[in-house]
Amino acid sequence: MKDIQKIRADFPILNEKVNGKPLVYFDNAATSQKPQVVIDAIVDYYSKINANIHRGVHTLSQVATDAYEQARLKVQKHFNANKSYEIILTAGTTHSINIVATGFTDILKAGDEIIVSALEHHSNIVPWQMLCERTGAVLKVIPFNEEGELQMDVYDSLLSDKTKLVFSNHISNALGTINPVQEIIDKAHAVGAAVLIDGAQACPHIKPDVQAMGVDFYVASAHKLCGPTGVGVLYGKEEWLNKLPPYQGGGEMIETVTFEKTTYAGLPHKFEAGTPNIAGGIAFGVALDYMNAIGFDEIAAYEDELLQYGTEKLLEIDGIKIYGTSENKAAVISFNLEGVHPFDVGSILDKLGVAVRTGHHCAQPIMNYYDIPGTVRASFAFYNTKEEIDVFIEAVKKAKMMLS
Ligand code: C6P
Repeated sequence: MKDIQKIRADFPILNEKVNGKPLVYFDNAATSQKPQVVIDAIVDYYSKINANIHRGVHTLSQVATDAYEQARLKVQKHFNANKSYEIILTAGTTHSINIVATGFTDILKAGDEIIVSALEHHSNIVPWQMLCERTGAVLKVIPFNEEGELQMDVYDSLLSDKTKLVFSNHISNALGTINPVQEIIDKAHAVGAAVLIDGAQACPHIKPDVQAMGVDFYVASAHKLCGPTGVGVLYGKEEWLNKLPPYQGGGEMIETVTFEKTTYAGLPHKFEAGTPNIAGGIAFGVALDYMNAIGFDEIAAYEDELLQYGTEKLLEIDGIKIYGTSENKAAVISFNLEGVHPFDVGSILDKLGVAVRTGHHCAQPIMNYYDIPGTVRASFAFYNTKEEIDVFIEAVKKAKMMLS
């Protein structure tokens, strides 16, 4: 990565010490760190233009509204949505998925089928199960193989004219597999099913083009993309968003209200009831500007270098097993040390200043497949370095020495 030290200087937290050691932050798949420009955008909003949006005639309200709507335009441009109102600003990926899953309640009927991949985060399993309970629809699952790749031949056999919805993540949070989403979308469309792709883990590494993909819904969280928590995106094709009912009732999502009847606002406001995370939305726009200025091609190439380096070094340690070995992988290494509980490894790494996630990563079916309680997950971002990987490798060796 060009100017890596300059990039690192943009992230104040990277100068912090944890347990007396310089922080090595390898929990980027859980949430990314924030550059100073994003932190400043939040402070600036509250110190200079704090007002509610879409409501007041007063100047501050209009300035805040403009800033928020500018952020929506940045999101539209980033995802290449056709219309700005196809971008619904939500509280995050989970919220976005629930808007769609709840919206399908009156569209599905008993016996309809929903296909999900077995590589899903719980936020992509539970809302569909709840939808099936409400409607009598049936959930079908695309299995994966030992490498952590979806078995696309089984997907082919699951598709039929009963399939109404297909759901997959773009990149698996637990294994890092980059799924063949274009094939998933095209084959689902061939049987007339709608497709929702969860880009929560893909968006930090890849710039998605929703029009080129032809996807019906695409969702992501700002906090994994250098933006704040509590902000997310639901992209939906206009015709689908018009078909779905509102998810929540409240202020700003209405056109007229009487006690006899309420009519709803148009897109995107129909899905944006109540006061949103205004500062967060504005800061998300700034985060997208920041990442686009570095460039997603550059980010992906550099993270791949980190992935190859980290994988090679880790495999030099005896007794390491890596879960998720697809050729198509993002910069996530899920692993275990033979005979050692992942929590114990994670705790020792933490004492040495290395932040990783341990456990089932909100993807219990994946852990069940491998028959393990969980993994240690190191996930890299464009501001990480090979030197940090060296520190991490030494910490894993130390953990191995202490625990086995
Ligand atoms: N995964 C992880 O450590 P929210 O929490 O709504 O921003 O994102 C949920 C979510 C949905 N899909 C995928 C593929 C995800 O990875 C996540 C969040 C984090 O892996 C926190 S559990």
